[in-house]
Amino acid sequence: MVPPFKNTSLLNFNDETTATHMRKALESVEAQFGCAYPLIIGGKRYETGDLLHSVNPSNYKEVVGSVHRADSELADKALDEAWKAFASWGRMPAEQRARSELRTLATAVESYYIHNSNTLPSALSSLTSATPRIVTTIPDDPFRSGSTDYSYARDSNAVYYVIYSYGRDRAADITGMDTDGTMAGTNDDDIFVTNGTGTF
Ligand SMILES: [Ca+2]
Repeated sequence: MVPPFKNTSLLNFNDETTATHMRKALESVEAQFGCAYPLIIGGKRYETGDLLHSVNPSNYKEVVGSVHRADSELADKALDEAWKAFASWGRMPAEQRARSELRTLATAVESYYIHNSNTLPSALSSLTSATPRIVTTIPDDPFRSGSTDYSYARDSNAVYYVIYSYGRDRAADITGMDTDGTMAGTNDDDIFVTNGTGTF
């Protein structure tokens, strides 16, 4: 079940309460450094004991976490489970699928921002060529013909972004992102995710 769509809220880190929450969140994450994580295949957890370590890119001695490496048998099992899931994913209404994929892309864009000196990507394709690489491919907008990626715009200060699908009318109603976090264009049927106000 996909949760209802909600815009990412704006945060001001000059606000001491917000800054304290962020520092506490960072401390909470740091306390989990070094943990080992199982493989999850078809909802079941597997521990092979063959660990792959993920290190802090600015301090290779710091292990952020470790994951259990799959063997060929588990890789086959993952493929089998993926094919089973593909049947229900294919039946998911296009709007619901778009909302789910847009949320994933928003997380990828925010990850890029953190890893690239607080700069938003100039295009979604930057996510596939970034170091570290954030995603391998950009999913297609189900409301556009052929293999056409979801659309993306950032404001001229590179602070606000919007990622959107053309929606049922298969036409772009969102045309860009303004520097105050509002979107340019008209509020019609486009499906979107943004770190701005979500208004026009
Ligand atoms: Ca539209």
